[in-house]
Amino acid sequence: MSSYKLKNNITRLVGEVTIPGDKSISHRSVMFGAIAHGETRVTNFLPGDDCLSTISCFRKLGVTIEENGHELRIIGKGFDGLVEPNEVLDVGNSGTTIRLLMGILAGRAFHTSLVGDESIGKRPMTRVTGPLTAMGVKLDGRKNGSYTPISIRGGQLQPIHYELPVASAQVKSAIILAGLQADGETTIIEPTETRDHTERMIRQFGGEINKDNKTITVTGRQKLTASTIFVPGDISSAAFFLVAGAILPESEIVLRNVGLNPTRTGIIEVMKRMGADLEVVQQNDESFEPVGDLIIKTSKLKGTIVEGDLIPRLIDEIPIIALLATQAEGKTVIKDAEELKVKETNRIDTVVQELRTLGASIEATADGMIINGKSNLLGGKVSSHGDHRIGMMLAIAALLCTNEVQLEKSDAISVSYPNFFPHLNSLIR
Ligand code: SPQ
Repeated sequence: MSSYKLKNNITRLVGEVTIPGDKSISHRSVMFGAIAHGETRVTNFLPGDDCLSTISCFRKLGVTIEENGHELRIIGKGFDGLVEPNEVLDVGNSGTTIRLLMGILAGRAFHTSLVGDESIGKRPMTRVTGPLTAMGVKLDGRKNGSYTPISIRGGQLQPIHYELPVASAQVKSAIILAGLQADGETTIIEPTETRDHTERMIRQFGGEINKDNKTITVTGRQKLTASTIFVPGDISSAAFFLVAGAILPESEIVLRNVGLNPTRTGIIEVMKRMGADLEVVQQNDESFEPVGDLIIKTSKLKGTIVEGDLIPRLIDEIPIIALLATQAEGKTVIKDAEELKVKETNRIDTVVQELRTLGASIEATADGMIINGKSNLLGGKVSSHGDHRIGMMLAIAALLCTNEVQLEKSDAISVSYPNFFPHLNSLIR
């Protein structure tokens, strides 16, 4: 278990960071490269632990993947090129890997066992195993197929008409990936729009998928063709520096190469509403995913309400938004965010517990949290609880703390941002 003394009492942050590749898009680039026909090249891939788990699973499914840091060469032989693995597939800490993989394996007529770490063992899988079972897949797992280890024997799939009970890009994507292999047209209705990287990837690999408001339709037995993918920087990683630049005095940070897919930019909207001095520059919409640079300066912030359709557009940024709210004047309410309870940790509980330890005024509610600002953060011993986003949020919080801050389980950060500390340290003045 790693323990790290965080930098505290920092006066200002100045400089530039090129944000590493998006985790969601990096996973999907490996998956689509594997199920397409031909040689896919990926640049600016994120070599974080989660995406490396995805590579390892696909290698065990018989796919040739050459990895050279941020560059990949994937030799895809179509869905039919995947072979029964001799070993159990270990997804590590990655919910995206296991849920999307189930959708791909749904149409494969062989057996696979899927396991993950302790956190994955607590995350609900029925949301995926349920609709896949309705499509004709044989799935099982602990507690009636709800938890890992999961075993799956795929085969012939019937299309499905499915209304998602929760707004989840992972569930939507798993059904789309199964739908791509079914006989006929699959329809999915989302309660609220979620990140659409899977839909964009399908088009980038020459496939077809239709979207009409919240209804998505995909026809089965499509042949996908290899592509060239440049992965934009991860706005969920950029979020830590956006908040750091806003809350530290006399700061100015330029963030380069940030993915600006509108299904992910809720953090920008909320920060602007709270009064952040945040500018989007050099936006480029030409690629399959929009990218741009962001400039954040020290800001005078006020509290706000974060709720409703906005939640899926910033779900992974809520821990860092909670920290931002501790430095805003007045009350911030975050609601409609029950999904936080089933992430790498129960992020309502871990955010509230750890920010309280540092001296913030924050309380948990049934579906979110209430934060009263502005608080002076002091310091203490905190833990990531094995959750990368909690670890990075605490590292940014520590910058403001007057006393020492010791972070337990700091190694979780490498799940999505292996270079987080060097990037943060380069900004400290
Ligand atoms: O992959 P994992 O572990 O689920 O990662 C998280 C994260 O914080 O990095 C969530 F814990 O991001 C999910 C995100 O919350 C990644 C994702 C995707 O790539 O499709 C979708 C979201 O999850 P969900 O359950 O809302 O679909």
